[in-house]
This record gives sequence, C-alpha cells and structure tokens, in this order.
Amino acid sequence: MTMDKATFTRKFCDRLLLVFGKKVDNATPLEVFQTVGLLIRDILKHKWKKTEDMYQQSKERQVYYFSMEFLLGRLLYSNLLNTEMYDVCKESIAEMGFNFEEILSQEHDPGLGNGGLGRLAACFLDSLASLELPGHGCGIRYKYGLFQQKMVDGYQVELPDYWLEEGYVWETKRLDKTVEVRFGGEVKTSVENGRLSFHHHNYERVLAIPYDIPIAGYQNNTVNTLRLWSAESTSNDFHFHSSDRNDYYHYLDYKQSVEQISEFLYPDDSYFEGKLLRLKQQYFLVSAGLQSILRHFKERNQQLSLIPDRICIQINDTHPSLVVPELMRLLLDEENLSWEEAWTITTKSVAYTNHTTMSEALEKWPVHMMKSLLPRIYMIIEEINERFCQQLWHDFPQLRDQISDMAIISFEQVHMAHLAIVGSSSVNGVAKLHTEILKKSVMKPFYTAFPKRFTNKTNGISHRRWLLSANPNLADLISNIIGKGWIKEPKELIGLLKYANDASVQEQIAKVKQENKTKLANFIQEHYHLTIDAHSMFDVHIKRLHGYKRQLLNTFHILHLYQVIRAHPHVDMAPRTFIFAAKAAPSYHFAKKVIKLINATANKINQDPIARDKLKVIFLENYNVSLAEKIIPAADVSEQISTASKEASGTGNMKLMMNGALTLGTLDGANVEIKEMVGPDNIFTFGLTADEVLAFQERGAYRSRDIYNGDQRIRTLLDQLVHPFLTNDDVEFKDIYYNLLYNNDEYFVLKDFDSYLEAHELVEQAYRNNQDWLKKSITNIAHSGKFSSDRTISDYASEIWNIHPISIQE
Ligand code: 26Q
Repeated sequence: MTMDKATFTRKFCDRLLLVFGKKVDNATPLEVFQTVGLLIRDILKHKWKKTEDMYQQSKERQVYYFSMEFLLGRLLYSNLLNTEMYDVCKESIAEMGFNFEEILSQEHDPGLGNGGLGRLAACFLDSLASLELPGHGCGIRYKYGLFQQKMVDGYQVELPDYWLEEGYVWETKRLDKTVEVRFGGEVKTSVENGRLSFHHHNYERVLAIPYDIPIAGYQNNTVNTLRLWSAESTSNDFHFHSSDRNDYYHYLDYKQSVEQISEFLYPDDSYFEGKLLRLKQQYFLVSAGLQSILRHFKERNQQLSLIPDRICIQINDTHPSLVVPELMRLLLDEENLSWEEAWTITTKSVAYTNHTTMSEALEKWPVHMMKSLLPRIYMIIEEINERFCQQLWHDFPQLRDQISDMAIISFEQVHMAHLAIVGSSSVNGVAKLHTEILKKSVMKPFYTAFPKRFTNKTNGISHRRWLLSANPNLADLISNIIGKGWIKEPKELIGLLKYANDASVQEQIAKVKQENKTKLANFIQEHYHLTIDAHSMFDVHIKRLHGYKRQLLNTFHILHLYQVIRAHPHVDMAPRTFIFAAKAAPSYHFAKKVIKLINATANKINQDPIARDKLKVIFLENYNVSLAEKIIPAADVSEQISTASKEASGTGNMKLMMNGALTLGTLDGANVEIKEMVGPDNIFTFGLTADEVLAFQERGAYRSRDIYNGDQRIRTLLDQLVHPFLTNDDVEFKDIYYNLLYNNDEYFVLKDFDSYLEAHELVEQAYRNNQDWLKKSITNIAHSGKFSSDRTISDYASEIWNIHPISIQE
C-alpha cells in the first residue's frame, strides 16, 4: 500500500489535528515527527497483522532471538525506505515548511545496548525481515537505556537516558499477552501418581508485560516482531482492606522492587560481577519469553514433541542461558513430561552464540544467589550438571581428568557458558579466528566431546542501515555505477571492483567522501566550536572504551606525532584529524582515565600553533548509533587495533570498510577475514598475532619494562604521563603509567607500539597517493558484501536454524 503525496499530506494534517490539536503552522518538530511516525505505523500495521497470521498458520520452523540488548537506532528513516514512503514523505514535509533532517533527528535514539552485541541483534532483525524469514526478537524494555555521556573538563560524566520521555511511537503494549514470572520462595516436593512433583511456594510475583515493535523488511511484505518485556507489579496479593496499615507500605516496597527489574540496562565493562538485579533481569527475560512462546505454540499444536520442529531459540551470549533450565522447568513441572523427553526437546531447540574468550568476562553466578532467587531453576541446573558429569565419565574416558573443569557447577559457582554448551545443539563463534580459539583453547574439552556442535558464523552488518541509509550519496553513486541489485543482493557490490582503477569513478567516490567529511567537519564546528581541516585524513577510532581495544595505543601514536612536529616544525606530513568516540563503563576507572587522556591530548595539540595545520584531535561525546551514522561515512582510516585474540569479531570494522575507509588493524577478529577478502595491499595490518599473544600469556614471557628501557620514544611518552605536560599536575595519569609498567601492560600496548608506528607510516604514504588510495577504497567497498548481515543470517538460517522464507502476500 503506497500513497501519493496529496493523500499523505491530507492524512498528516488530519492526524496532527486529532492527536495534538494543532495546525501545520504551529506544530513543533517533535509533533511533526510523532505524526509521521503514527502514519507510517498505520501502514506497517496491515502487513504486521498479515505476517503474524501467516506465521500462526505455518508449520515452518521459526527462530526466536533472545538478547539482553537490541541497539536499534532510530527507525523512522529505515521504515520510510522499507515502506517506499521516503520520497513522498520527504517532499510533503518540505512543502509544509519543515526541515526533513530536523524532523528525523527528533526521534530519541533508543540505547538499549552497549555496543557490538546489541547492534548485531538489531542488524539480524533487519536481515531476517528483509529476507522474509520468520524470526522474532525477544528482549527487555529498559526504562533507561545506556547512560548519556557528557564531557565535563575532559572527564566522562554519566546522565540517565530516559528515552521514553516523549513516548515511543513504534511500540504497542500487548496487555493481553501478559505473563507472570516468579522469584524466590521455596520448593516442596510430593509424590503424585508415582511421580515426583515440585511445588513453588511463597514466591514473589512479577508481571511481564510485552511491548511489540514492528520490524519491517526492505520493500517486501514481511513485518516481524521485536517483543520487549516490561516488569510491573500486581496488587492482587495485597489485602488493602485489612486493618494493618503496613500493608500499603509493604505494597509500595514490593512495587518498587518489581519495577526495578526492567529499570535500566547494565553497562558492560567486560569484567563479570555477579549483581543480583542483573540475574533477575536475565531470568525475567527468559521466563517471560519462553512462556509466551509456549503459549503461542500450544494454541496451534497439541504435541509438545513437535517443539524442536517448529521453534528454535538462539541465545545472544550466555546472558539468556537460563532458557535451558527454564524450558526444562516448563516442560517438566507445567507440562508433566519426563526428564528425557524434556531434555531432548530443550537441547534440540536451543543454540548458543559466544562473543568473548576473555575469562574475566565469563558469567559465573554464585550458587547461593541462584539458589535463593531461583530455587527450582537451581535444582534443575544441579540435575543437568549431575547427568552431564555422569555422561562424561561413561562416554568420554579420555576427558575424565577434565570433568571438574567442564562441570556446570564448581567452586560454588554456576558456569553459564558450560550450561549453554551442554544445553544446546549448536555453539558458534562470531569470526573464524574467534571460533578457532574457542575450539583450540577456551572450550577445548567441550569441542573434544561434541565436535559437531561447534561452528563459525562470521558477523555481519546491515548494509541497508550502514550504507543505504547512513550514506545515501555513496549508495546512489554505487547504484548509478552497478545498478540497484546490491540492495537486495549485497554480494553484487563486487561489481564495483572492475571500476577500482577507473579515473572517473574514483573522482566521484572522492567527491562523495569529501562531501561527507565536510558535513562532519561542519557538525564538529557547530557542536564543539573546533575547526578541523575537512581535507585532512580522517582517522577514526569509535567503539566502547576498553583496555583491549587499545584507544591508548592510538593516543600514544598521536602524542608521538606531536613530539615529532615539535622537534621538526616543518616536517612534511599529511594533515590528519583523529576522531574518537566511546563510552566507558561508569565503574571502569582505567577506561575513564584514557578518555581524560585523549581529551587532554586534544586540548594540548589543538591549541598549539606548531601543530595547527598538521594535527587535530577530537573526542565526540555520547557515542551511539546516530553518531556512528554521522562519523562512518566520513572516515578515511578505520582503527581496529585490539590486542590480537581479544576482539571476538568487531563489526565497526565492517561498517567502516563498507563506507570506503581502509582498515589499520591487528590480525584479530574479523580483520583477518577482511584481509582475506581485500588482499594485503588494501589493508594495513601490524602487531603480534593471536598465537603470539596467547603464547606470551601462557609463558609469562612479556616484560613491558624491557621495552620501556630499550625505546627512547616510549620512555618520552610514558614520562610525559607523570610530569605536568598534558595537565598541570603529575598525578592525573599515574594510573595509566603504573598499569603499563607495574601491571606489565596487560594488552601489549608497548609491545605493539613500534609496529603500529610503521603501519601508520605506510598509511600516510598510501594516502598521499590519491589515486592509489581511491583504488584501495573502492576495492574495500566492493568486497564488503560478504560482511552484510544478510549473508550471516542466511548462514544461520541454513546451518543452525533450518528456517526458510515465508512469503507474505499483500
Ligand atoms: C554481562 C553481565 C553483567 C552485565 C553486563 C554484561 C555484558 C553486557 C554486554 C557483557 C557483555 C556485553 C557485550 C558484549 C559485546 O558487545 N561483545 C562484542 O560482540 C560483538 C558482536 O559479536 C563482537 O563483534 C565484538 O568483538 C564483541 O566484543
């Protein structure tokens, strides 16, 4: 159903009057945005219902993607493209005298994720719908998203992100789909008809209310659902008519404790800390999601043994791994199946994606916490563990020594990764190298026992969001050169390859890049009052702030360049602008110091006339999807410099490559596969390999102090940290200094420094050869089709989920 402009404008005016009591001439941009949102939602509603009906009737398998995070980004632009309403709406809005970009920017970017893992979930939903695949998202409707970051005097300050303040135009509350989730209490057993049964008493009741968000496919009729659960209280358990006036206060306490569950998203500092509220969130998601799936399933089918034929549950990291015991509980206690039947159904239905090999980030919950919060679930985990250890003992004599390493419960902790591996039929890593590390080291004994369970699914990104929507000028140019086929078949981007040397194409690509850079420079001028040279090389490092991502290494390189310029003010170098954006977890002290260091470096360099036309450094605050959409199209160089073996995949690397930036990176995560695709001439790699890093760690053979002692450049840099150079004191950065020298530089910053410098020199040389650079840039874009999440989702669909497209008729 498409609409012409006159109809759209008429409907718009009617709605505006109906909802806000306003005429066009005095409507605010926010009201205009909301009115357009409502109209587009209406268009989606028809297809949404059709899709739901078709799925309801279908006997095809459907996937449910369980994730604690969905980092959607703004939806209006993509929904306009998907419904083919973009041109009509844009023109109508302009004719009514509004600025279209300003209207789009009214949408509060929903920050329901930390970074890669959450954004991956959002890209997956986009691809599922665009490929007409039956896939549903299942998550939490946090009242507060990831904090908003403000810079105050160069320090990160966190502010709450109340993203629902103006309402969320895309969601629909589904009170009729409410379920109940139970916490705490005790479990009693009895024998009924010769069968042991379990009764949960004195638990706390929490209502889970779903809010559904439509996920529209690109120019097709599929509209899938992302269901986000909100925790609410029930007043049914309270006897307000009793004379005990404390009842009311008890009720308020209870209400508060319940609503806390979906209050906020936990920031990730890649260091696991068992917080009770986080465990509550995880069980809340899992229990609500599974109950709703089962209820829906039972409306269509009687035979529970069909569950694995109809349903697949993919868990995004271990965060939702309680699906294993919760599905067991529902099948055993509510549906009265035998353990064996329930176990077969569960393991056939669940699949697990791992996103990290760093042991400090692995989830291990204290037994006492699990036992008191989820007594029945804990009993089931104990039983799963018991049977699993027995199985190892009997079936895998070669692993007998390792049973205690593989157990789900050990040292009074529940190992969620072990639970997830044991309880699922598929375990996958997110890039080839990462999967190999899982198989060779982190999960080795499990791989020995269940080799077929392990596969790789290299991550991908939605080329529709990250190229078509984020960089419309480049998208148009590409379509002019190779046609529009790439939008549905991203592999067709390879058609650009034959133009890599074409002077006219190079010129047009350069022009688009320059426009994007100028646009970003204007944004920086307007918001930061900093003038940057739009013709300088834009070197960008944008991702969460973490030690292993090594924003520190980048900063050291910048400080080193500054040192060179001070020593040789007339040195010949390509002008460069270094752009950072990153949030640090509020309690991650080291990461926050690195932010301060970047800002102090920027301050020093940007103010120094000696560096004026060679170097600029800027830290853009509040990194989120919308900011990424501004930066990525303007990037020349993509910094992907994690300590090899630590970055499971990375997806920013793919977004930047797709927008024509060249990667400067370590052989880590998906960088390895980017190199495989583009070839060594079109990427700059440096540093220790993953094997070398792992060997150093195993043998304890690295000594950062030796490097400090042996390298004058490094000594200068580090000593500056503990002298009044960047700031007026000598203590601000002492923690960084100590971390590198006394904590032995956990992430090999000093070790890779020299090699990083050399790589930067190659980047600079290449950049100075404009034509050659453009050829490399085009080559990168041409090969980026492989990193579309359409490819990733097709791989999951055929190799893990066994799901097929369901075409929705209009
Ligand atoms: C866990 C427990 C308690 C509180 C928070 C968390 C938590 C939350 C988020 C732990 C981890 C995360 C997010 C991890 C993440 O984003 N990982 C990234 O996933 C990407 C998609 O696969 C990869 O590309 C990145 O390499 C990986 O770092």
